[in-house]
Amino acid sequence: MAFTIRDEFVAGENRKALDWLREDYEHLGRQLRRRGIDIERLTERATAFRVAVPSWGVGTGGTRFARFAGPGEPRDVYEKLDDCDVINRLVRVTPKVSLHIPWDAPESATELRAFAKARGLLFDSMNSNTFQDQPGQERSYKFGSLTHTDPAVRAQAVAHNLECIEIGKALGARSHTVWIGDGGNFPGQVHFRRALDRYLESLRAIYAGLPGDWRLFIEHKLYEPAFYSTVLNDWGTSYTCVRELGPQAFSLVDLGHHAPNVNIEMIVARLIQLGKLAGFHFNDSKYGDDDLDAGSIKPFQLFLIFNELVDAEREGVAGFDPAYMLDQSHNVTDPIEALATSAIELVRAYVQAHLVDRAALAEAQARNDAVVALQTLKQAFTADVRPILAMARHRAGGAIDPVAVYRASGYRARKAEERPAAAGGGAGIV
Ligand code: RM4
Ligand code: MN
Ligand code: MN
Repeated sequence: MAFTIRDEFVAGENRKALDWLREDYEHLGRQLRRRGIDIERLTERATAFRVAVPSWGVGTGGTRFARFAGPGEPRDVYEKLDDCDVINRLVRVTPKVSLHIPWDAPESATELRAFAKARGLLFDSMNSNTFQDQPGQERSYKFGSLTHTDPAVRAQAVAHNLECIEIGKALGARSHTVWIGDGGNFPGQVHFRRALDRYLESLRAIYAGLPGDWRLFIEHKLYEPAFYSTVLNDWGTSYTCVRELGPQAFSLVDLGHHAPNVNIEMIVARLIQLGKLAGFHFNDSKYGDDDLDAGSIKPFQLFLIFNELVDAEREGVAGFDPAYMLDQSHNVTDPIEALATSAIELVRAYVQAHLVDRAALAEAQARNDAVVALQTLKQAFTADVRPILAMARHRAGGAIDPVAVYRASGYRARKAEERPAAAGGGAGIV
């Protein structure tokens, strides 16, 4: 069996940090009690949080210019699952993995499912790939896939999506995510209305192949790889399409797929209100679809998104059941460290959003008191909840300091020996 980070190793490392953690936790507990908040309730929330890890995130990504392979990168889906397992062992909130087909197409889905199960892992949403051509593929996606002008190309892309669903069924997945690279680089290249008609026609065929207890997620994106126009460009178009498709279709929000400065938390609130929020591909960005670690550039935005999510959760909004996934690409960091850190950033935002004094906020809103309203949010956002996150991880068997434990384990160096052929991890750069 390949080297992994064992629970006993994590527990041993944790013992070194336990004294200060207990001290900080008790101190924070007293502070919160003064404000009428029970720290244990927050720790419960932190423990219950879940976010899926993308299989394509454990390999090193790249840019349009180059890819610098990392040592010990996973070479196949099994090695990817081993790395995902390590992330989950460290942070204990990521037991699900999202697969990308054909990058992760298994020879035997039954075997892959058993392999995952032996590590306590399950499969989250399936992802199709019609944004690149595969070796031996009959027709090219150079000028589009599900919205191509040639019906034969569209049929091929639909068939691929149906195949993803079939694989997902065998793996125990319950949703399918469609992102397409279709669009135009130049004005006039694509007829906007006809392309959207073709999109809907193809999506209807995919929707028809969806099992009754599955959900279909569609992911909009403003630009890239098409630089002038994309077919599913924004949340409004996405919402229109999922409404057309039916009750099993929802709009997925990838944080990097919007124009700079767009109020994403408001889009989230709208989709919640309309009953069509699929969930997220969490990442962060400065300019475009940068796929940086969650909370690394705009942590306040991440908090404000979770503020909307927790508000809906606490209110018990009917049908509210968002799927949380990471979608990142790592060019200069160890993907395991980066994904673990991102998962923790999400738990932080989630716990902080639970700290918002919602009665005080409602009161400030009723009085049109903008200063107190913002202060109420800021009080939660600036709270240092690290002891809660660390205690939740520790109690669940994870690491108090995941990056330090990971580095101390020597995992990457061991993988560099075990996985010599540095074949690309098939990581997405788009
Ligand atoms: C896209 C999009 C998709 C992901 C690919 C790899 O930009 O975010 O979700 O499947 O990248
Ligand atoms: Mn995405
Ligand atoms: Mn993306």
